[in-house]
Amino acid sequence: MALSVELRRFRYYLDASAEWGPALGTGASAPACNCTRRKGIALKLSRARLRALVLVASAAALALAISGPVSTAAVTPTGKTEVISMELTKGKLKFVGPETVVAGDQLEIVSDTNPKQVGPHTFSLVTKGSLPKTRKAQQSCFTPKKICFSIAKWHGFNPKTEKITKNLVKAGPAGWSTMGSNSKTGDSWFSGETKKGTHVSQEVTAEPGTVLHYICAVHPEMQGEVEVVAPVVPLPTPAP
Ligand SMILES: [Cu+2]
Repeated sequence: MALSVELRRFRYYLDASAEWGPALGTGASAPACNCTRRKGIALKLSRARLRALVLVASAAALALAISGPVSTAAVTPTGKTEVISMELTKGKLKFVGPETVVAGDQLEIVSDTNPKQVGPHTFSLVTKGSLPKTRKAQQSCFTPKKICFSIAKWHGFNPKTEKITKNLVKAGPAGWSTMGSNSKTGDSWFSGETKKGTHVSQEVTAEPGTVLHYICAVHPEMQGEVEVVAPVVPLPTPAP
């Protein structure tokens, strides 16, 4: 609104630039009519003014964008806990989880299979490009310089003892936030080798708009993704 009014004024100044020069003090002692020059100055001033207006307008929009979500995000996570479970269904191991999770909510990972039957799992955040897509790539995933092997190293895997020393790997900011790759550690959880039903829960701290990709380093065909979405903020009631 304000900007369009200013734009109208700006156009007015352009039209009226011949008279506008002296008012700004550029022409009081200038020759009687250096009209071309005066228009040029007025035009430059107007352009500068427009730029300033645009800057002010975008700064205002930015301030709104910053103050809006930030002030409300702290109070509006739904307080829900979303669950991603590791399941064995019709002979297939898979992750079962939601398509979206609200930033600031809890994301719980539950191992619903018996590790003595199918082995342990990991829930490991990795970049999309790190996911082994083909069957061949999945079969060679647990070899040096491949993502499943890298994930094992995040967990302190010792190839000699074949033991894991760290069950929960925290990378980047606290909470589920960081996708890893062969060259960067990501957030990851190892479900353990003794019993069914182990679980872990952390806050989702990745930015809204992020798609978190995950994989199980033990069964690389187990893959999934969840999109982090911003909390829904009720619109302020318009002033009467
Ligand atoms: Cu698995």
